[in-house]
Parts: sequence; structure tokens; C-alpha cells
Amino acid sequence: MFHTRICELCGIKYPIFQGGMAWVSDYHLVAAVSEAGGLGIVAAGHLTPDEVRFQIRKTKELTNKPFGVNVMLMSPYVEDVMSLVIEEKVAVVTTGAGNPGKYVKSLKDAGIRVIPVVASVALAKRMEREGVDAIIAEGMESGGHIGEVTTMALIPQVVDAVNIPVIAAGGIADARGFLAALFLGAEGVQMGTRFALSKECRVHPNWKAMYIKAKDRDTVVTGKSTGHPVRIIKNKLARKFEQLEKQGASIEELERLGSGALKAAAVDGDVEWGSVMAGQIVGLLKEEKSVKEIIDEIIFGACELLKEKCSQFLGEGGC
Ligand code: TUI
Repeated sequence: MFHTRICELCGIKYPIFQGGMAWVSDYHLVAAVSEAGGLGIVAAGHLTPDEVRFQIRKTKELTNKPFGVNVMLMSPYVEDVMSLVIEEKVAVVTTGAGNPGKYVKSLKDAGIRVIPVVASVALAKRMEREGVDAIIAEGMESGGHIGEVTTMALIPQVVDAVNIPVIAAGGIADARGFLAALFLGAEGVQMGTRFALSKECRVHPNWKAMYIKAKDRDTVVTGKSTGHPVRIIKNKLARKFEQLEKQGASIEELERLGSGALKAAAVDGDVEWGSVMAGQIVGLLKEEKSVKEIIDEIIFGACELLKEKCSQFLGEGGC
């Protein structure tokens, strides 16, 4: 069911990726997603190479299925993390927050599938020229570091611009979003926010409570003036950030306010002064579910929905 080129490429049953979320998606979540037929992804974030190695080794203890590592290109350890993923022979590397061009060849030579996250058609085309295996096109509905184009507008434009498979990210959390993405031409989806609110995710309980409470308009984009736009749930940190940005605070001052804030929220549970990254779809989420429930509901739900819509719109006679 819903077998696409992404399934072949990554050796997975269902074309569903778990977005690598720094300080949120640890090896428990990664292994659970891969075990359930999707692709779990370790978030290297700002972790040291030793910390990333620990996450990879722990994941390998819990699953024999393929999994990935997301390398955050703004990390000070990016070079060493790239060497490490090659050493550890991980199946898939996704990248975020930049252009991974200079690493593509060595990763590919090591037999690793390279799938960068992009937020524009221009970078998607450039990545295809550089020889990546697929693209994750991420709309601005996503949580965390984002681009400027919505998923609805970005996916069909990227799909038309490249021949490699495209995975849609941003604003997807259930069967409806999954099918919509496939109808836009994507061959898979990546979800972060939905998997953060899963039983297997070890993020702080305050973070999960904040997600359950959040409504459609409760996220905001901070950091537009620093060149690092980041979508988070509105809280004291967001309001302070907004105030400082309006007053024309320096980039250094703003970055200081943001530094360490993600860990403060995700690990220590400070969801007022910490950075609770979440996509706009957070308002849809009502409860914690197991990873298997999330994936099965998407796949079997999409199957039912497809049948229902076909009979509703095409009837007996078809087109
Ligand atoms: O990377 C993400 N989302 C992230 S990374 C992150 S870690 C962080 N922690 C604290 C403060 C700031 C960040 C949190 N969330 N998503 C993938 C993504 N990549 N979204 C957008 C992009 C992107 C943007 C520009 C990819 C490439 C790009 O290209 C720039 C260029 O050189 O053309």
C-alpha cells in the first residue's frame, strides 16, 4: 500500500519519515518509527559527534530496520558528524538549515542515501544536479527553522522542477494530509510535530501538554530579523523576542535570548522561557498516540479515504 520510489530507495514499508527534531527525537522514537514501517531519523542538531554516535548505536540496538540521521548544517560539529555517519554506515542522511552540496559526493560514495531538506525550487534543482537521491520539500507551516513558501504551493512546484522523488513536509499529521501530499505529486511525507506527541517520544511532559493545548493560531515565527526564522508556540520567550525585534535589538542580543532555549523547553520543561518548536498543524493534535497507531491510522485511513472519495466523486461509471 502506497509503495513509492521512496520505499525502494530507503528500504522501508511506508513512505513516512519522522523529522529529525533536535533535543526531541531521541533513539526511542527513531527505533519505534522504523519498527512501525517508516523511517526514524536521529537528530544530530548541535550534538557532539560522540553524542550522535551514542544515539546511532542505541538505535541499532533497538531495530535492524533502516533509519536516518539528520545533520543540521549550522552545527559547529558538522564536518565530524558527516565523517561519523559514514563510519557508522547509516542508511539515510537528511540535512537541514543549509546547502549540503560539499558533502554529497562523500556520502554517496559511502553508499548513503542523501536527502536534503529544501524550502525552495532553486535549491531543489541545485541539489538534483549535485546528485542527491531525493528531496524533502518543507513548507513554512513546519515547526523550527523554516523557509517562506507554504507546503501547498511548494510541493507541486518542486515536483515539476525535478525528476527525483519529493517528500512533502509541513502541515501534515494525518491521513488527509498524507493523501493531499501524494496528490500534489509527493512520493512520501515527513512529519515532526505529530511524532513529537507520541508515546515513544521522551520530550518533557510540559512540552506535550503545551502541544495538546495549542490551537491553530498559537504558533509564531521568531527570528525573521536575524535571518533564522523559527516557528515556535507563543509563550513568554516569543513575546520577549517580538518586543526586542520591534525595538531593533542587535542580532547578538536576539541570538543570546534564543541560545539554549530549545533544550530548556524540550529537556528541562521550561515551556514559558524555552523554545517550544511546533508546526501549525499542532492545533489538530488532541492526544498522545503510539507511533504504530499514528502510522497505521495514516496508511489505513488514507486507503479508506481514497475509496470513499473515489466513489463519492466518480460513482459507478468512473470518469
Ligand atoms: O532544519 C530544519 N529545522 C530546524 S533545525 C533546528 S535547530 C535550531 N535550533 C535552534 C535555533 C535554530 C535552529 C530547528 N529546526 N528544517 C529543515 C529546513 N531547512 N527548513 C528550511 C531549511 C532550509 C533553509 C535554507 C534549507 C536550505 C536553505 O538553504 C539556504 C541556502 O543556502 O540556499
